[in-house]
Amino acid sequence: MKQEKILVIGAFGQLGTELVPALRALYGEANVIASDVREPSPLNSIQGPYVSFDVLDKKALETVVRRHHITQIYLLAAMLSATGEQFPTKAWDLNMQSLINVLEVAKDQHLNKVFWPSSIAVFGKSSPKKDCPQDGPFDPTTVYGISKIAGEHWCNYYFQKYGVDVRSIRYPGLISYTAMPGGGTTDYAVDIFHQALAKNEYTCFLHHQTALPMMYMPDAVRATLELMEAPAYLIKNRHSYNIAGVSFTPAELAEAIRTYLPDFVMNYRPDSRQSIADSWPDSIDDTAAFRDWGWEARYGISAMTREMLQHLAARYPSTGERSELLHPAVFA
Ligand code: VAH
Repeated sequence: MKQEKILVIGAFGQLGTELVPALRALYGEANVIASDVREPSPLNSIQGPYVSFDVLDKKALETVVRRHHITQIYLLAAMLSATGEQFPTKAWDLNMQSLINVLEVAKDQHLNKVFWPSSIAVFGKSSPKKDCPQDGPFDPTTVYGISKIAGEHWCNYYFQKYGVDVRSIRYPGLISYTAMPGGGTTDYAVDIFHQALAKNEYTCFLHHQTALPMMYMPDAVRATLELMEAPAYLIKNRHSYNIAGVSFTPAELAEAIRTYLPDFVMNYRPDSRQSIADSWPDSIDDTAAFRDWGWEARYGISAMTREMLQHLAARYPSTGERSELLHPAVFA
């Protein structure tokens, strides 16, 4: 166990829900403070040390860091792509001011490390669709993507000018069974599992052939910890690292689900999120992350689909009768 005190801001989000337990396994529960602007509730329950505050309130952030003797901050709070297009100025304010507050406090209070998530949303129509390279070009078409590429430059600025050890990953669309979909364009790939188990049918808001870079959450959590645990001299990129998990289309995901639910029906009704998805690459080149700190994905679409259905089947007991492959006993 390392004697660090870690503050995770945005602990109730999709990534935070799984990163907090993983960090507590590494550093000890008492040394990882979960925080969110929301108070704990039956929907957002979390064990262990928790503090509720608004990261946009810099004084409150300074107080929390001092009171808990924080040495590292993971800033996960953000408004995602689809929701951000409904509230563009709020998305910019949240995604940017939270980062600048954290970087300022990290500088002033000499924190050891900061983690901040970027996204493949920094790429746009001029970026190569296949194996999109680490160094762009970057022409994001969403406020979310604009805030993420701006944030990457802020991270590099605070590293170069003040020596703040801030590290970042450009996540693909993250898929997990612990948190419900949260306003992302890639969140069809989360909701589909719930709908398939509950109703054996799902209407997808993207075209059936829309390939997107995705990642199963255990890979994303491991990438985050591997990046943050790597010796500083290995981190050559202080903007953000591309990482790749698995790329697939909605039609391919539906087919993978039919391995377990043969009668699963998939409908397609593209909406405004289609134009966001069309601006993103199909797949990502992550050779820089492999070269610098040894990143390699482990989950493909089959293993991810099996685990997602395995963990969610118990929430939808009727599924057991529909598919003997999904009967709880099969996964017991
Ligand atoms: C979104 N899940 O859809 C996020 C992600 C690559 C997309 O950053 O907005």
